[in-house]
Amino acid sequence: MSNEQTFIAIKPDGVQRGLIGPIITRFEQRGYKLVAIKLITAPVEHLEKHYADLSDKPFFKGLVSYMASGPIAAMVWEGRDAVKTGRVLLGATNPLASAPGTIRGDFAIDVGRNVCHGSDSVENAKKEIALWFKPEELQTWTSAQQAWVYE
Ligand code: YYY
Ligand code: MG
Repeated sequence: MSNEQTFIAIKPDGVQRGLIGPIITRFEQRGYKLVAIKLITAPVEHLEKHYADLSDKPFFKGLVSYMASGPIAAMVWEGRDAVKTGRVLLGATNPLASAPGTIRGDFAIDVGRNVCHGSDSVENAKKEIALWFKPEELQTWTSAQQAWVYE
């Protein structure tokens, strides 16, 4: 489906390290369309909801405080297979296991500082987009590139 949407976030370390531009560029260059973006310092309670599935993990508290430590660039990207391909662009959760050429494989070392988030299923993407954005914050627009990216 060419209008599949995924939630991608540049975490506080990615923002601090000047990686907003390079990460956005990878999604743009692949052909995906940006439909929402904002810089937000998320409250702890918001991040606890975002990572609710991981609440019993030993790293949960540290993960939430790191994510709350500064601004996050929250985005929605749209296009064919955006969820699965978004994860491929990000690389493996542990950057040391991420292939070179992926975002984590090129820009990160520690799993607890892996610079970016991407939804792991279409269902979770819908939940995450609804958690981070109001419906009116998503743009409906036709990219001039569309006819050259899709046949
Ligand atoms: O979806 P993804 O971000 O690739 O991994 P998750 O299993 O959802 O974990 C979320 C987040 O938690 C991960 O990006 C880094 C952190 N984390 C960690 O600090 N230590 C681990 N052993 C596993 C995950
Ligand atoms: Mg995840």
